[in-house]
Amino acid sequence: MGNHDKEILEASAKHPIVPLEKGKFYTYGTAGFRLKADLLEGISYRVGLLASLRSRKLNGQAIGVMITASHNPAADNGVKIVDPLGDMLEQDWERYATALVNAPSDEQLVQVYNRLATDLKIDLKSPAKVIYGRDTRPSGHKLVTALADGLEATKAESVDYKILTTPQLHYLVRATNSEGTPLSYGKVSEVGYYEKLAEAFVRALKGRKINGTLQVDCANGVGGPKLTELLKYIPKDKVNFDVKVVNDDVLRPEVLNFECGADFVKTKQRAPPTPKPQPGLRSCSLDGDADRLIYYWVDPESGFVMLDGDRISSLAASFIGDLVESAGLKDDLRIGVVQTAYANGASTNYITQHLRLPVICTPTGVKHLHHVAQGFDIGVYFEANGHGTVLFSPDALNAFKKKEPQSPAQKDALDTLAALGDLINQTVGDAISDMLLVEVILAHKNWSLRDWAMTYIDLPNRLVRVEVGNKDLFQTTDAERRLLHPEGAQDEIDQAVKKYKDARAFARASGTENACRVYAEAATRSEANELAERVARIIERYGAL
Ligand code: NG1
Ligand code: ZN
Repeated sequence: MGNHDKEILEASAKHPIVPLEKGKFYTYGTAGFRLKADLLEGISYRVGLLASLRSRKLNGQAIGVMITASHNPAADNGVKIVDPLGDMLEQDWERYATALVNAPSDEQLVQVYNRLATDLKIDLKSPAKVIYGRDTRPSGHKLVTALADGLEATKAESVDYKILTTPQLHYLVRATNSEGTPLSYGKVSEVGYYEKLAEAFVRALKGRKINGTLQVDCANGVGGPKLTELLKYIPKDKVNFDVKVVNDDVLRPEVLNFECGADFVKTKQRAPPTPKPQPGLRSCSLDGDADRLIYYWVDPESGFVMLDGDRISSLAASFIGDLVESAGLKDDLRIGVVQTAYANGASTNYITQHLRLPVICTPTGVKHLHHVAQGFDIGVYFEANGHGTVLFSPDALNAFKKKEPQSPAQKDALDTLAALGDLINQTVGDAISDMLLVEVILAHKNWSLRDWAMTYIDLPNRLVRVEVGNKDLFQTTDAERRLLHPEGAQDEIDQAVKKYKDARAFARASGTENACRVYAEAATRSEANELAERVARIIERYGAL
């Protein structure tokens, strides 16, 4: 008998797992467990058990649980665990999460729980702390109740932060664990998050002027009310930040992520139809949980122009690279950029050849990018879909604060870098923080979106989703850029790519859906489309075998 057997059994009866077809399992993927919300109640309960174990394993440090399905439709939801520094759950533990969630009966659930505690040498009597939040989906209520029951059954102390953006929860986890230490990340409250960002924004701008209005499409998700709240903390007498918040209706679930938001803009490559796009207006979109950001405008001459994660990445790398040089720290700090195979080839060329910074390509999923970015003093990482951030090492942050400036220009650069260290969310990609960063950079450079878009020309590209019988047949290597299996498929892709100029294509199994994704880019739009279709047919054929 373990310490919590009776409580776990009793509460588990209230939150049963929905059995899947024989041979199918729930898996903790790149976004945690993400499914139709009516499958998630039992899962959320069991994630509570796991979060308690994880906190106990880490000496009672606070673990986070976020309930969101990000850019997915309102009927979906998801449950994701956040580690003590605010980063994603350690990879080994994804297996334990999967084991707990797939235990076929309540009794077996207790067994798996106790076995994990024994195998991982966890003292079930030691303290545990779990903090959690959810986005605006109506199903969040029920999932939070189930989660809280899991925490109560395992006697974990818990804090319900109610409705938050995903990055706010990550902030709170790190703030909780660093409270009262020299590495304190900020006040442990939602207000603390707003105060930190607003103060750093003013400091980073250093009196520079922001030009014109910024329209922010909030995907009718949690970002809407949270952005409105943040704006109250930016002092009007110091900063002229004219923001028009749109698509911020969180009361009608059916409009969440519907024909708006960062995912819509990125995948459809057009502006949301509502509100009617206003030519020339500087605009950006957040996704449903406010961790992705895409900028764009509708040009009276050339039509829709998008500035995606690759653009934000190269803009940030260029600005921070220049500041580091002006601060006289070029030889002390290593700056690098981390991308995935979905990064536009033109951005990779721009960063390596024009900015002369190293680029590393990792598999899809921010946990991979985050990890590699930590290897630099300044690691800039973004997925093309707009999810990313910039990480500063302790050495870098120290240098910004401690280095004696030799000139007023050097002091200015050091002050701005120190402000960016506070402005940029160090735990995870944060659309609101990234948006403030972009605004700061544009203000410093006195750039319009058009100036930003002029830095390089994107290669036309196309992303296609392909239904296959079993996506797990498709195994990749080289940061997902080449297929190892099924045998022969990669050769056929190579042959197809050879037919086009400046072309590149790859296929991989999605980590969040049962499908493969094909990406192609080429010198012209029609060639990129044609190549994507060809490769999609190859994948369809191999997927059907
Ligand atoms: P999958 O389904 O593995 O392609 C998608 C996104 C990822 C990441 C995850 C998590 C693309 C092509 N893929 O992953 O970048 O954001 O969802 O949300 O955008
Ligand atoms: Zn998201």
